[in-house]
Amino acid sequence: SSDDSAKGGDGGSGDKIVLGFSQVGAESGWRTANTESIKASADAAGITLKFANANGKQEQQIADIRSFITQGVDVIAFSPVVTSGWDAVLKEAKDADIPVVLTDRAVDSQDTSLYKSFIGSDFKLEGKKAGEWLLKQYEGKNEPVNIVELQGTTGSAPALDRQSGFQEAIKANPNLKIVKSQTGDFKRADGKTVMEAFLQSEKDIDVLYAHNDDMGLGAIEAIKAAGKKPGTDIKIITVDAVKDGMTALAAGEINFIVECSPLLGDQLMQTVKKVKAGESVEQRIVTEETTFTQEQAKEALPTRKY
Ligand code: GYE
Repeated sequence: SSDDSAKGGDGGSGDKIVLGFSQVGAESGWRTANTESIKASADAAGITLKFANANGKQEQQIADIRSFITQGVDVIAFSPVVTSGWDAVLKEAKDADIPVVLTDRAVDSQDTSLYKSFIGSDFKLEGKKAGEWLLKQYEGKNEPVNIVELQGTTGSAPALDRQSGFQEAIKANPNLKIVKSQTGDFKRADGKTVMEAFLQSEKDIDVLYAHNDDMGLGAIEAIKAAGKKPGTDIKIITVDAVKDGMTALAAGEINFIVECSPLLGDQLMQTVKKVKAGESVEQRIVTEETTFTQEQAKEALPTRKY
């Protein structure tokens, strides 16, 4: 829901900065928390937010960004659904003298002058942390380990990097093998249906690595329906650490979660203010994150904000 009272640019909205934000969609618990963070932080910072939701469609995101350019907002920020295909619209923003800040996900544009800063997680490191935890579980053992992988949205930075970081880490033990890998689009329902298919085609699944909590939670339903015990018969590793994921981890149905913080709002608003004031900002701002075991989830849950 955008704030239509704001005119944007120099068009009479007083001193308030007008920020156009193009969100990926509403695919996961992480995304919901991210949207809430951005809205609350804009409010607290006195920034007028024009918020657009692209429902997972790049064409829609490009249209939303073009509309922000036409409206003459002060700054544009967005979380790109996939990495490629942004050069043209980013050039249009640059030509219109509207600075762009990337949040959450990266673009693969070679020309880094097309945006001022990229605020978000190191997804490759997240994948590496997931893989390293798994390596430890099988340290000194000499058994084959069959892993199935639920990937995030095809072509998105977190799916690409969480896959490669994980793969690189597990290489250290040749017994660890990814036997099936398919996208579940970061959605709970897709995680369930893809896991159902995995369970039908693979007799012997030891581990599920899901690129986010929601797909893992969907897969848990499929595992239970197949008469197996999630977290015991099949070890489960996910990424995000949103409330529902942490609850399942504390209950023993997930084994390990790599945290990915959706609370990017405050850093974004600070960066927007600096950019508008013509101050220099860091090209890359990396979010600080941790990991959770089942015991750590039990401790963290009562005070978890999202
Ligand atoms: O992990 C997933 C969401 O881009 C980091 O997108 C984000 C990812 C997050 O749908 O749950």
